[in-house]
Amino acid sequence: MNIQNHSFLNAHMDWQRSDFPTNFEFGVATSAYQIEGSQFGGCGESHWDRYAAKSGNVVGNEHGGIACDHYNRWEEDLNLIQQLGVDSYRFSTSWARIMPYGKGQPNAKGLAFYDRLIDGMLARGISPNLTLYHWELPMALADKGGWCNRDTAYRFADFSELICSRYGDRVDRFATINEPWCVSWLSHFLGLQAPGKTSLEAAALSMHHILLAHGLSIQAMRSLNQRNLGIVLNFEHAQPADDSERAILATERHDAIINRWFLEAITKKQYPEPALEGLGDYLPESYSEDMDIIGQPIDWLGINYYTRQLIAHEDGCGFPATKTVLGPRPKTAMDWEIYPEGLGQLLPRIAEQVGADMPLYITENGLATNEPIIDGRSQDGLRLDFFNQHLAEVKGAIDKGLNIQGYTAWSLMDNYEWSFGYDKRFGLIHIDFETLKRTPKASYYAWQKSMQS
Ligand code: IFM
Repeated sequence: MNIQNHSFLNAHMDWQRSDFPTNFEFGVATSAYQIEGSQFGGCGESHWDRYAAKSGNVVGNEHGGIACDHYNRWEEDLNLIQQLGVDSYRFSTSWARIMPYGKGQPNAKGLAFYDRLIDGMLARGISPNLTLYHWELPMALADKGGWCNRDTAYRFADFSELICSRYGDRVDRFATINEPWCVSWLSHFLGLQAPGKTSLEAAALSMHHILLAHGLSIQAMRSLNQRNLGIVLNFEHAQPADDSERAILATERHDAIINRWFLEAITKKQYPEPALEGLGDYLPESYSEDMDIIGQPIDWLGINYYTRQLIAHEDGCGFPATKTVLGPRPKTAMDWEIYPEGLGQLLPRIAEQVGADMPLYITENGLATNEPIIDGRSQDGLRLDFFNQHLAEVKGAIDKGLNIQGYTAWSLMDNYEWSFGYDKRFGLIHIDFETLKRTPKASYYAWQKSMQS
């Protein structure tokens, strides 16, 4: 995979490593269920396996049973990361692989897999950046109510303790949860991800319990003297779709649910009023007693950014009475509007909330495209433009003095895009899901060049 062998590719980024501060960290990300293959290595059933098995939940009824077969091909994948030249790899541990029933006796094969993976990163000079929970809840816990059940938060703390004691000496940064808004609101109110619930009560309970799980996990890892603990939140740039008072209020509610709920719970130990208006009645009665646990100090904050949303008032439905309206800009294959300035506008707002000293990392940013492989090559110009535009915003924010310490591209390779199946390709590396052949795209080579200069 030597870059000289690919001089046919003129693709390049508008930036290079040396444009960023000396210790700025560049990385790539994936998650367990999306790449590993849940049918290998004694992995237990997760609520994603069960959700995907129900016809109609996922495009093409596709599932993560094999995914990218990373469980077996991890060495090839780590070699590709090493040759890419980035500093870190953000991956996640599958709870169901390690604890097939969500608690109790761990699966030795699962533990050994992550030993190999982490040691493999270290041997290649790649910094391991571990996310404990990226969405695949063991089915045994889902059967008992999943994130609507308070007990799941305590089981997650036990899982965190196990992972931290086993791998903590070799992992550089731990995140507790990836995108708690997706775990709760998207999956329990909008019903678009496992477990596919559509209830305000389920949303409120899961929005609180996922944060409790985060706080208990931080406590458990702190008690083991682990350093560099944080969480990864997803943000959208939300703007009213028109000038009406109703659209402005709808945007406030939307923004409170996605951009403020999790951040303010962690930083201010409170939930935002515009969201409490609709959710407060469904929270556990003594929820405020949990806020000290939820507001445990963290060492860094991860920010995932993909798009902006234009928000309008939706008549005839209950809280939050919002609907999204497609903006005018070009869209990705997910139909997400490409809006890099949204990241530039969110960053100072987040920094103000968490305080100037808090290290911020862009933990996910990227896009799905449908560009084909022709003659073994993929000229994915859209991806290059997307990275260029978003990294320009990150650079601008750093130049203004914000404490942004890293940028991680989503994703290392095409993978299982949840309810969208394998059709939405976010990777720097193309995967042929028939043969599982890996083919680096033009963006991979462009990143490689930028990492060398
Ligand atoms: O693929 C997902 C990832 O699992 C979480 N963040 C958003 C990505 C793109 O949808």
